[in-house]
Amino acid sequence: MIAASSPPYKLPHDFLWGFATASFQIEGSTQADGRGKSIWDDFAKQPGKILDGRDGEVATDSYKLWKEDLDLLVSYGVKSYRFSIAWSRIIPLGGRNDPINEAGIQFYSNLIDALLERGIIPFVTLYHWDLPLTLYERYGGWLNKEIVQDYVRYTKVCFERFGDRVKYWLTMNEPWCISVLGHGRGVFAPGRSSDRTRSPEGDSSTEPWIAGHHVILSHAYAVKLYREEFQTRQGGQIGITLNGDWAIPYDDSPENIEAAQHALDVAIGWFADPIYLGYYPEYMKTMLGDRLPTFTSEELSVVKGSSDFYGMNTYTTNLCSECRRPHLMRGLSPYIADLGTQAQCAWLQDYPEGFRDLLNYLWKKYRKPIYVTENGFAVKDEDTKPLEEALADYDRDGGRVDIRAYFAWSLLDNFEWADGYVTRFGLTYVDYETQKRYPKDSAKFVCQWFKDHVEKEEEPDDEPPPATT
Ligand code: GBH
Repeated sequence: MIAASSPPYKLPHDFLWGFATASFQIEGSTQADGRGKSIWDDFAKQPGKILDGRDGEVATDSYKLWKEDLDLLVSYGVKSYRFSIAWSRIIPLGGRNDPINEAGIQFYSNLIDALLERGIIPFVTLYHWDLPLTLYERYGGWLNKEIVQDYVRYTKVCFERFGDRVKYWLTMNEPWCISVLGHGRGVFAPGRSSDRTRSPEGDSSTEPWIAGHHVILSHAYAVKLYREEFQTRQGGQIGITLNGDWAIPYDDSPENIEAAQHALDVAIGWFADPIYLGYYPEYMKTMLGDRLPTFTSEELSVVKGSSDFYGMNTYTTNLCSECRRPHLMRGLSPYIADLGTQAQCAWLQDYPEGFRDLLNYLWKKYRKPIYVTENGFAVKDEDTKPLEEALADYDRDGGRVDIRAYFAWSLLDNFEWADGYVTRFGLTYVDYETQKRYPKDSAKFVCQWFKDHVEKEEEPDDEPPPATT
């Protein structure tokens, strides 16, 4: 654990900070160089799914403009960059026996090399929601256990081809969103839901839990493979990143305190409890009965302990009450929305104290070093004040909680999933007509904050280091 020190607390010199993105949100060029289709290509083209009716064909054009993005990162002086690999660029059809696409490998290989040449550490997400469409068509994607082997083979290719240079791996981004938004509410690809006005097929009473179960198993078996065949040699770390926002009871009544805990169990514990502690939360077992799949004892031994760190994505805080009980598919049910400044999207208000409380809760409960892999705020224009306040909390807790990374979401305004290009999370403004990038004040603020709060690396001695061969 990091020793406590009095403010202004300095984060250690090897603290990783930077910006995050995801392949489908920025790359565009969906037909280029042999890329296969993903479920998001298909979903975004269906009428009524995306707020502004637009899709990911161009996005921020980063498949072509990646060097400009690198220039931005360099100008910001970041330590690290979190990006994701599109599975369907690596294996266009996705499956364990399907061919590998060298052009796709080359794209990410070049990106990784170029980052390292610039002294920026690549922090790689293996799956940020863009499942190869073929796997959905073949067997239902995350709904079928077949996916475990296909996912593990895909990650194996990535470890083999990039693991010599990539030392930080995230298996999955936000399993809750994959499960609930994709297979319960149907607002994200593949858009499954019991609501027939929204989806031709789906069963929201069972599918989210099945999909989530297979996400956990896929994650766990990929980690097992990495640990057995790559980790010793390549010396990297691997883990998962979970979304989860802090929950505050509406008042001190026992029912409301319990409601807030249940909200955390559904949003976070669903995945974190099996992965870090080895079981599903009691509350979920009780609520779901036999709708919640179970692990065999062999599977459980693979799942338990399958993350080297806690990957934390967080954005907001919700007030919870018994009379607005956390819905199993909502996780967190905001009671009223007056906790902080309202963002451009309905679900987000800033509440920096919640960020801090969540850090402490996760550290106490799971005892793993925390990598904040996403935190951000959406505004129409230039101001990103709330982020400043969240960061201020690092100061207060840096000495108590073992935090090792912070990635602001996002490097650029980009394709904000069902919100299309309407909602802007970028610390860099993107003019979608010209694809020109304009740093916002918030980007400057974040960079300055970390420059002020991260210890400088020790100056090298006057004596030259011994020559190495
Ligand atoms: C992240 O998800 C994603 O990883 C990233 O790709 C995305 O661009 C970014 O956030 C900004 O949205 O429908 O009211 O019940 C954040 C987690 C969880 C936030 C679900 C929105 C919907 C709440 N998301 N939540 S609601």
